[in-house]
Amino acid sequence: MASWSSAAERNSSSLQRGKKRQWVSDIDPVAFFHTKKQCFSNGGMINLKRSILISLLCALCIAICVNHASATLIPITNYSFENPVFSDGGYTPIGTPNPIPGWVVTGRAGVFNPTSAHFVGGIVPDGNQTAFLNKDAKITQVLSAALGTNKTYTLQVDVGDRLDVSFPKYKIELGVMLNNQFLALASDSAGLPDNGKFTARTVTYTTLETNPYLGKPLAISLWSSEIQVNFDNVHLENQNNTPEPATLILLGGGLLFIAGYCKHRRRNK
Ligand SMILES: [Ca+2]
Ligand SMILES: [Ca+2]
Repeated sequence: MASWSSAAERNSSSLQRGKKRQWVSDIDPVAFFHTKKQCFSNGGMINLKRSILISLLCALCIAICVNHASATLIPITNYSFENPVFSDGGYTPIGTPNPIPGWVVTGRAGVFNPTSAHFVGGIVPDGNQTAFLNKDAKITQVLSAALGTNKTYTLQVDVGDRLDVSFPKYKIELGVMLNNQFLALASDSAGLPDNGKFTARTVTYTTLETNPYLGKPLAISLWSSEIQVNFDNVHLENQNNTPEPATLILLGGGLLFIAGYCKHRRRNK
C-alpha cells in the first residue's frame, strides 16, 4: 500500500514537473525579461517616492517641533502677587502707596494671603498670595516687550471666587499702550470659577504684517466690577508663526539629502 502510494506520488510529482517545464517553455523570454524589468523599475520608483515622502514628513515634523520650541515667555513683574509678603489672612491695608509693586493700581486693590475661610483649603494657583480687586478697581502693567509681527500671543490668568463673597464681573485684557493710553486688543470676561476655587482663563491675539499697532509696548489689564475678584499666576508668551532660520536650514538640509540620494540611486542603476 505504501509502495503504491509512493509510486503514485512519484508519478504525480513527475507530471507536475513536466507541466512546470512546459509552462516555463511557453513563456516568451524577451517579454518575461521586459515584464520583470518593468516590475523592478516600478518597485524602485515606488520605493524612491516612499523615501522622499518619509524624508519630507520627517523634515516637516522637525520644522514644527522647532517652531513650537520658539515660544517665548514675556516677563511680568510680580506675576504671582507674592510681593509684599503677608501672613495667613493678611492683605494690603487701605491707603498703602504702590499697593501692588510692578502694577499701576486704580481703585481699591492689593495683595492677599487667603485662608480656608476664603478659598477651599486656603489654596491659590501659585505660591501663597493673590491679587484682590474690589469695586471698579483696575490693575495694569506695561511690559518690556513690543507687539511683533506674525506672532500669536497667549495670556493666561487664574481667576478666583472667594467662598465668603459672591462672584461679580471681571475682565482680562491684552493690549498695547497708544499715546500713554491702554488700548485693549483681546479680552476675556466669560469665566465662572467654582465657589472657593480658581479657574484658568486664556486670551489669545495673533498679529499679521498689516497690524497697525506693531512696535507699540504690550500691556495687561485686570478689572473687577464689584467686591471681589482674585487674580493669580499671570503668564504671557508669544509664538512665531513664520519659519525661523534654523527651520529653513533643517528643511534645506533635508531637500539636499533627498537630491543626493536620488543622484546616488541613478548612478547605481
Ligand atoms: Ca500667587
Ligand atoms: Ca463666592
